[in-house]
Amino acid sequence: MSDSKPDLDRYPELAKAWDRRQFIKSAAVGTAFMALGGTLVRIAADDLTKQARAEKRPDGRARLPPGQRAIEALRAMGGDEGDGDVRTFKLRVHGEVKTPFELDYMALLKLPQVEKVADVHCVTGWSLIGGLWKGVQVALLAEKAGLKDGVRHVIFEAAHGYTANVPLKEATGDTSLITYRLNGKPFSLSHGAPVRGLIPDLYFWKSAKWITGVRFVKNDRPGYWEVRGYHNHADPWREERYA
Ligand SMILES: Nc1nc2c(c(=O)[nH]1)N[C@H]1C(S)=C(S)[C@@H](COP(=O)(O)O)O[C@H]1N2
Ligand SMILES: [Mo]
Repeated sequence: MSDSKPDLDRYPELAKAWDRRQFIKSAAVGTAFMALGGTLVRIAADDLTKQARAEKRPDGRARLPPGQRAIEALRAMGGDEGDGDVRTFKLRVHGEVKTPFELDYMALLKLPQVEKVADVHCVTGWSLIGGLWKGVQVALLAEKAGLKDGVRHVIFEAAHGYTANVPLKEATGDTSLITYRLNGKPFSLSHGAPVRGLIPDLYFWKSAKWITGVRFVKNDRPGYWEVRGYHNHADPWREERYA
């Protein structure tokens, strides 16, 4: 590891990360270290992969799913971008619900907020370990809307017709969020600005960037990638990559 200590006055969020035992638990480590120099980042990524392979999640599963490698920061994976503007942002919460509603950005911020440490796993083989994601739980939206009997799936809708289908149970899990901050920073346009979905325990294509809607449905509807050969469920620990 590089011995050039980061300026902890300027980057106080790195103080914990500098303690190597805290490395993997620190949300700020990946992107922040990247800003401090290339060498440290490369070593850190190998380190993160080793450590994540050795760790267990609270649910007993390995922290790093099979066939995955930890990287130091989210990689932009493309997609048909929305306008990225908080002023035009609208989230429709609809479908088989008693009280459909729409949130603009301010209304989203007025709901109870959570911050969750969560790992994400891209089907192409990279994982971002220990990100700190801020936003609103999908479960809270479900509760506010009031689900009708028989709702079993959630369709995350995004700009230009992108969709991702997720079983209700996983969509309303503790770390399933409508999120607008990673490690304290807003998303760039390529990562889904201003707001994206986050379903960390399924492959990352289930986390819709440029999100526009959350639709609760009774019957499953395979989404954008699911109709293009990717697995309908997408559990990284079962390597549900392709159909
Ligand atoms: N709206 C939308 N969301 C999307 C996608 C997309 O093409 N459009 N791609 C998915 C895929 S395949 C991945 S791996 C992640 C990538 O997110 P990132 O670019 O922030 O890493 O976003 C997912 N969300
Ligand atoms: Mo992807």
